[in-house]
Amino acid sequence: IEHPGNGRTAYHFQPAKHWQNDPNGPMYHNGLYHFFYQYNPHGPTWDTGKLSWGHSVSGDLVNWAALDNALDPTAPFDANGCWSGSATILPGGRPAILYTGIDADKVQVQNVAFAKDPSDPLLREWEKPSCNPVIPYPADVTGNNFRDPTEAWRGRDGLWRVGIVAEVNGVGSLLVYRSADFLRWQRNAAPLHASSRDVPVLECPDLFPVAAAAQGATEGLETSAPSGAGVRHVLKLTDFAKEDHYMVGFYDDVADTFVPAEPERGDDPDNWRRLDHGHLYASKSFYDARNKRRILWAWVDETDGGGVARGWAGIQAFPRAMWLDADGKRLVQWPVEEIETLRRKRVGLRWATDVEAGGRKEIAGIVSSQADVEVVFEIPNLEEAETLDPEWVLDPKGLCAAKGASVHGGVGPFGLLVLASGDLEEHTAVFFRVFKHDGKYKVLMCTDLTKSSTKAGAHKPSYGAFLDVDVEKDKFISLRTLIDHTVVESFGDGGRTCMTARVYPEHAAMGSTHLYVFNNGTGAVKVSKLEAWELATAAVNGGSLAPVVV
Ligand code: DQQ
Repeated sequence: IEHPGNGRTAYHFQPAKHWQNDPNGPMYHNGLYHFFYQYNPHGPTWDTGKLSWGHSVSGDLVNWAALDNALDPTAPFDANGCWSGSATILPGGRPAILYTGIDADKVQVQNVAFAKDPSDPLLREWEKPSCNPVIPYPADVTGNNFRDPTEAWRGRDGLWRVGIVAEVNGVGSLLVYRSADFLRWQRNAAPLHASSRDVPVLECPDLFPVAAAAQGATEGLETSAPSGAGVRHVLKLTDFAKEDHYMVGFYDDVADTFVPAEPERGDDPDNWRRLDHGHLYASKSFYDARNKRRILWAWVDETDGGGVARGWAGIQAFPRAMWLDADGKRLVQWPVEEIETLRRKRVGLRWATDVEAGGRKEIAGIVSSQADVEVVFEIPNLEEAETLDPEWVLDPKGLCAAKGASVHGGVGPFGLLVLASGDLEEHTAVFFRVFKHDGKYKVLMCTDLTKSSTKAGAHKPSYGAFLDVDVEKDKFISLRTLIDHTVVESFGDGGRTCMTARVYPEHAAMGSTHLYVFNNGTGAVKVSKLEAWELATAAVNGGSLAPVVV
């Protein structure tokens, strides 16, 4: 394996150089996957350039070829930047992009662009009609917060709809506009969602249907699939500068209303379910008509401020298939299966093995700086579980910080140590810990970065979430972790709880890195399954192995 170097990842999406942020307009069209992204073609920071839409194509969501920018800030209606938006494939197969333009007066407006030649498999050229902006800045919107159009969907009346987040008189709202021709848009009187006043600014909305699943049904629905029995919708909102939250509910495709499946969580998206409990932002999904699945993209930015020195900043989470869990309330996310084409050397357990209290076992034999690890732990005995201090019930992240991987417990902490230096001075821990609470058990999942790097000033938080599992009934807890040099993406409980982290170990740049299972609980824990694959370096925009010139 050739080390990509310079902190770059081996199979996560990044341009060859410079800055990227939000995923924009992902789609599958005529046999190819298209991915666009917020891109500063002039440098490695967000604010030094007027943003463009970078553009890459792929046949497999793993290997990517970079094309010229799809959109650059060239017109009065986007002179100060082409901000986030989405792609919609119109009847007849012509793709359209709706995006936010920062106009010549720095006002946020919504623009449309059409693929110039829909028969060009690469969709290289995009034209912006002169009737732009198609949606000007509304009079009741405050704070210049009016942006990020969703993919459009068609109601049963044949009209297109698009959702746009806006601060309406100080209230973070999702406005819906309707159109018959994709050019003239009319706003619905009522927003589809209005947050409490504490949440004035929302970003990057996503509204999509999911099959109200029977256990194990993972098929996706196309974005315009009609509402009805067996269909739910997911409303995802990004809370400004914080994180992505979602609510499953019932969308009425005549009235454009959304009724949450969990009304008790209220209208503040901060209290909705989190898409990922680590560091991930501005996600966007699309329907993959080739494999009938919904796929999620999401921006994972740098946390060490090192972009300028490296000449690039920002990666995308590895694309995840996403579907509704059998409980009708949670989403399940799982790396798209194409990742398996990168699997090379495999190591695993022939039979279940115990990890004793205070023990650690190395998973040796693969290059573990770019790896895919699946492990299942079995808890033989819950008696030693610590009692959960009620102050932590609503603060799993705080609990993970207070009880890190090295703090010995009753049942757990047990899990993986990844990106570990030989002397263990550096390591990132992904682990579980079981507590007694209210006569039941609660399982905590943590990613503990406190030892992830010896570099001075590195950002080393702990991330945490409680799993929704019944360990008394089902004594198994599963974990899958994707390791890729400076990112650790973990999928707990079959992908019902996800946690993404950026880490900057110093030893990794110098060579080998180590991988372990560990147990700092009082009793033994059984590893009933473990498989770890070394992953090949994907061809990502031709830049993954090239030296980066700043
Ligand atoms: N990033 C874009 C905006 C969006 C924000 C600008 C979210 O359109 O609201 O780069 O990260």
